[in-house]
Amino acid sequence: MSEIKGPSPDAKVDGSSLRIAIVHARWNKVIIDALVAGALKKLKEAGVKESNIVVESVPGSFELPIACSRMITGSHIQAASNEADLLGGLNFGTPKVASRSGTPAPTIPSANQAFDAVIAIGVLIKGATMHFEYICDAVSNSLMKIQVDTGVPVIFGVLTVLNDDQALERAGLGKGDKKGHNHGEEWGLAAVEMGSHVRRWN
Ligand code: DLZ
Repeated sequence: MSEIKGPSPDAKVDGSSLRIAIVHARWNKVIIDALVAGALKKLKEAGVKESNIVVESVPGSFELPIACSRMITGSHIQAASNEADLLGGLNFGTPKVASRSGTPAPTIPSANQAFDAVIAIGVLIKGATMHFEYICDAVSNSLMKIQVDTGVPVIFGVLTVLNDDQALERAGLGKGDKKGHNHGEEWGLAAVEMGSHVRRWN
């Protein structure tokens, strides 16, 4: 195995106060299950509490962007709504609300409700048509846009591979001496590191 390629040693980060969502597709489930397990393992090793991890599934990778977007904005809406309730009770689910006193309720979620990072996990395997190219392009661009627009890190846990063997190896499930490495682990670590950074940057 090359010693050049791959991530540098793990940043030491404390995930004990972070809330992380994993959104995964169900296509190519054997590989997905291993990747999700790898991400969960590293989240827990970094101290993220089980009660602060939410796992959601969608049919395929094409559905990942809307799910990630709603996981992020949904928690913003929920936070604003709860704040409004405390301030005197206003419409549930309204993202921008004002209190009776006229003080605008925050549209930024409180730390214990919002997600500090979302990990989007999917496995796209090239087939005979152009379908693969379109989905890869749409999903990667949309996930990038969501994280930049919302300021909540979206970890790109989407394998875009040419065949089954490439996918298996990237989930640590390869055959013989090509067992490979579970990339889900790096995605878990990336979520904790980025979630911590964003907390500091706010
Ligand atoms: C339709 C389809 C195909 C052919 N291949 C994959 C795949 O390799 N990985 C994946 O995550 N999803 C695939 N899908 C499903 C699409 O992502 C999507 O769920 C459907 O087109 C419905 O919008």
